[in-house]
Amino acid sequence: MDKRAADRRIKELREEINYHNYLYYVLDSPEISDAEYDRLMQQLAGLEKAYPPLITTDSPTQRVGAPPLEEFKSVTHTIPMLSLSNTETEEETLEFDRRIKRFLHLHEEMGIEYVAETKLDGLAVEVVYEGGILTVGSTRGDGFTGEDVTLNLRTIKTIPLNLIKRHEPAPERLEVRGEVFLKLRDFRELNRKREESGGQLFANPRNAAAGSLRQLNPNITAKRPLDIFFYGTGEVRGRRFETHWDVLNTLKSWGLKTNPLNRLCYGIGRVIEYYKEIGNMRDSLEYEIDGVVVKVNSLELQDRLGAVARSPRWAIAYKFEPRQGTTKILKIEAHVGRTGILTPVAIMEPVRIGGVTVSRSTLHNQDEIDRKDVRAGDWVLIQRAGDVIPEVVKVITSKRTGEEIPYRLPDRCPVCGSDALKEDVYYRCTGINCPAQLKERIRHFASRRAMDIEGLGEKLTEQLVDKRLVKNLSDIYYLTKGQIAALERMADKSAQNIIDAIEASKGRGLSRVVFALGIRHVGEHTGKVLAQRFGDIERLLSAREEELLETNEIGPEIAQSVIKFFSQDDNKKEIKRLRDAGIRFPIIQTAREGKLQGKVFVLTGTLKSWTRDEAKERIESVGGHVTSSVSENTDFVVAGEEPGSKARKAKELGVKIITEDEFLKML
Ligand code: 5U1
Repeated sequence: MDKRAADRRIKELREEINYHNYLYYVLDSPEISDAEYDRLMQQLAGLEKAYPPLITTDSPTQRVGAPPLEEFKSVTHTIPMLSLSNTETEEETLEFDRRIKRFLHLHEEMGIEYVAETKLDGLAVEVVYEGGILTVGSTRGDGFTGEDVTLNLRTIKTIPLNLIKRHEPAPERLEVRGEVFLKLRDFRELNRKREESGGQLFANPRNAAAGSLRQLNPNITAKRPLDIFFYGTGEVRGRRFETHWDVLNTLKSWGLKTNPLNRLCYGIGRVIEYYKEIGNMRDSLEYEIDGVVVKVNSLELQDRLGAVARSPRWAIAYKFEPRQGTTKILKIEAHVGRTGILTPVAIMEPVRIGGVTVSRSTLHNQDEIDRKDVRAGDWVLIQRAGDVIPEVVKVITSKRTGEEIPYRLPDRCPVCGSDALKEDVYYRCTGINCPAQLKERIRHFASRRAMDIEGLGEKLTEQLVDKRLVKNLSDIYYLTKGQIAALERMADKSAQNIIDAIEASKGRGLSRVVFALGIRHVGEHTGKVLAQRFGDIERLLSAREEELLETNEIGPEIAQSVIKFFSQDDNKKEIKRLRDAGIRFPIIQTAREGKLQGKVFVLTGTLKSWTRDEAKERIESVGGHVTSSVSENTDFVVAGEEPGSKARKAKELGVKIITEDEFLKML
């Protein structure tokens, strides 16, 4: 290919890749497979390698690889980034509405049109596009001046380097604002890795996002799966807007990801309903939010309302209950996990935090205890984020009396008495028959996302292990009804239910078994990857390290752990006993090609036949996918019993609603 042809093809490829990024990240509705996407990227990289002068900074190949900076430069925002006043109660929010009407001389009965959005607990940034190309990105800083974090923001895949111009041309200049955040799952994974490598843990997703974005080395930021939702603009040249809703929709059409939970609300009553709906969803969202933001929709009214001090009169943050609280540590105990690691746990006076009673909190390891100087008897600040285990943020040293007792992890397992040896930052119990480890392994094996054995809970597990009826995981499948019925708090009927649940778990499929075995570094997702790649437990048992390493997403750490696990005779015996007991190892397909290929589903209400997770798994197995909220991109809303607001929303948007029976037929 000559240079002219290469130039043309490079431009085509960039546009195509940008468009597929938009479909994937903004619309959540990809049209090509990951492999096809990778092929486009490889083609582009190949051509750019052949013609280096054709490389431009807005090419999708140029997100990462910039050298570390010495320091951040400062950036002055053209229009200051304001902060929001808060309301905490319904009455305060109603007063916000009344205040607006008074200011605008409107009748108090009149309904104002608002836009309600989730308030993400992340880090506010501003990104500037000139002629549709990303030029500068900065943190909010003090609202007037922030830090130039352009190179770091460029590594975030959901921030386009080039705006999409299919729907309308890019404006001459666009300053767009949003919140950078880390999903809870990614936050936990990041902390898990830091814990493993002995690094300091981040206290919450917000700190992790801020720490990741304020890195002088953009290659570190690139490794953190940061995400963003855009929510407003600074200066815009070359495009006028009438309403904030118009702003949000236009940002989306330019490829700037907005939150699908945003809503147009007519009147403050709808805003309060929205606040309650989002409050109910708060614990099941993938990211941490701390309230909802309410904004007057009309930009003309926003102008008339203006700002007081540094907060606009036309917007507020209607906050949720805080997720921090203070309490006293009664004692610190060592808890033995399924891999034998001794984890110090603070047992505290129960305290309500964000609607949940908290009485235990992990202290992670001895280094963390020493770093925070946590002692038994201390008053501490506790915080919980989403469904993440509560954390001790810090000790309130001003409340110390001198009676507090420093803590050291024991050098013997508190359960079986075996030596506990130090490995990196951990102490690990060396007892191969340690009942505490076995109990934790059973808990994991039977958990909902693994073999999902209903009824095999903590109390029953205790008895099964203490009475030596279960000495290995596979023993679960050899239990008799008589043995279970003879245990405390068990009767004929409950014993039969347990036996039925154990029987039902035999058909859960290879990926769940692989996850349930508790192989180090093999989580739920890796279980699926391994099951897809090897298809059968025998193939996985005999997999060589090279084969594992050739598998997408499997690195040396996982490969070695899998090899080590399956090379142990005890584990080989376990697999044989599981098979002999009737465990079936079919792969539950998670194919990309299927009869519901590319179709987007939302589930609402209670399904009779399946749990939400099972329904999701089935949909994905035939190529569809499931999202949590209804939008124009949703193909079907499956309405179970007592469908919620999602069905209402589907009606409003004209999205097809199907019954559970219709859904079953479809599958
Ligand atoms: N979703 C959202 N978050 N947030 C934060 N919108 C939004 N708007 C903000 C802020 C500080 O400020 C403007 C209303 C000025």
